[in-house]
Amino acid sequence: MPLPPGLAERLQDPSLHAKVMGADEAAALIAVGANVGMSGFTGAAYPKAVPQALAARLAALHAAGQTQARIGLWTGASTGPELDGALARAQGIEMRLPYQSDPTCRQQINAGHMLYNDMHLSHVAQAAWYGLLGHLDVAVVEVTGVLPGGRLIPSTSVGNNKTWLDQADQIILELNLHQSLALEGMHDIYHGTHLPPHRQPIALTRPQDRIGDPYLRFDPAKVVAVVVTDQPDRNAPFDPPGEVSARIAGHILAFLQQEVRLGRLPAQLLPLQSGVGNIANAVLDGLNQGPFGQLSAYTEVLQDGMLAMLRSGKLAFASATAISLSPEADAEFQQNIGFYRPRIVLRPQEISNHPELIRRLGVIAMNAMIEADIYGNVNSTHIMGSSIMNGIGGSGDFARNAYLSIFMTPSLAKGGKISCIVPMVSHHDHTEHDVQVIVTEHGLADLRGLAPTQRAERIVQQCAHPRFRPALRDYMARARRSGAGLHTPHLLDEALSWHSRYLKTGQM
Ligand code: 0RQ
Repeated sequence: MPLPPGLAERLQDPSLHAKVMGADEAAALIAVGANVGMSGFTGAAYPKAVPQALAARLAALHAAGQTQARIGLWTGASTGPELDGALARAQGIEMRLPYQSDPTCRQQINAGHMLYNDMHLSHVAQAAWYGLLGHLDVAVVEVTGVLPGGRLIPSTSVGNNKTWLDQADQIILELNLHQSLALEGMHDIYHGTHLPPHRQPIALTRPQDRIGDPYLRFDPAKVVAVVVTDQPDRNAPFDPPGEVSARIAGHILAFLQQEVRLGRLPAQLLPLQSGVGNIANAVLDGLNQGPFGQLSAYTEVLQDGMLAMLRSGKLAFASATAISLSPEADAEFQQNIGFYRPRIVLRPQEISNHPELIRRLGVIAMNAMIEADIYGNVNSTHIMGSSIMNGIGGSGDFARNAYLSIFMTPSLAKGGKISCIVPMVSHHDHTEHDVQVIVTEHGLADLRGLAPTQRAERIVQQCAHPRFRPALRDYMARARRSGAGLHTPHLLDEALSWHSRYLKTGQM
């Protein structure tokens, strides 16, 4: 069968021409119960056709009474509605890992219908190599092009694709014609030894260093299907920075300026890591207006704010694993890809989030959180201790190993009914040992060098909303008087009832 026009340029391995087929046919090759490793990281470069076809097939099986018709779904991080959303709506996911942010997945996980293994993103490849996650049956990976000699031009994210392609018995490629061929050369795939005791130091000392080659490698004999698509990534628009985000950004900027003045940071700072979401984007916006230049980023997701900083020249270079942009920023990126290509490198997530590299580079990590407690413990993932929001993502990889680990949140949530500063977090993701700075719109608490009780004074004074300060101070005073240990004084009943009060009365 002749290839559709233009496809030969994208699919340069003639042995794969006979494998071109529709999404339904390809999805039929995935067995019920299989573990499937799919591409995709924060809405970038996830497969868009096969998951929907698979979801339709699983939904039909459910309708026919096969209620256990599910797969194990492994990705890089969050994907898009055509993947997580479609499969979740079909009740088709048995186990999801390592990070999701889809509303239907969230609902099913919290209802007990879907299992979720919320792992550090840098741990996933290693766990897969050791077989800790089970056997990987199929890889479904979006690519920009297929070259001769078992090489793939990756798409807008790399994520865990290298591991999925290496480990899976069978490979399904989604060749997305929408992704620009000009992406070729933007990736750096590290193929070094990856398991102990054979690991070698990773020779990366600057974000711009290249330690691999621009292509993913694969065994063409494992390919069972090539599905051609032509669809953009999921591109969520950002809110313009609101007042709260702008104030948080202002506190961080003033703090970084102070650190430069005190000689604890160089004038061009240290490589930046920025989490996703509106607050993170507002901080980047602030940095773009601010006094710093020649900045660099060693991060996992490149979103609008960093693109704007590259454009303005404030940011000289960015290393990430995914480019996740709003529709407007994506249009600008596509138009000027020649400008961006030498300034961006996309790596596998075990390298973008690698503890050795984060520690060596001295990254400044800035992540959003759900709540922090008065002693500096941070909850990034759970609402009221038991319901998942999204997942830990890369925040733990960065927080634990960064030179500076900053967590930020508005001081209040849910229309002002909830304080994001609490006596004891209802779930721990980042312990007091991994958190150095907490920021809300009210101020910034630098916790470095402080004992727990000193941290508590500072966090309540600087970060808590004034309306909640008296209650938090009252808690601290009573905990100190209670006869409990005075290192980290707590009233366990009270600490827990702080949250349960909201559940009972709708007010903390
Ligand atoms: O829920 O929309 O239902 O009202 O949490 O909160 O304020 O919109 O903030 O979108 O920046 O998300 C931590 C979840 C913040 C995110 C988190 C409710 C709030 C709202 C979202 P509603 P906002 P954001 C790099 C690093 C973990 C992964 C990570 C996240 C919803 O940043 O998932 O950092 N981080 N990765 O109402 C009850 C509180 C609350 C609360 C917020 N105290 N109590 N509800 N909410 N605070 C990226 C990757 O790793 C891929």
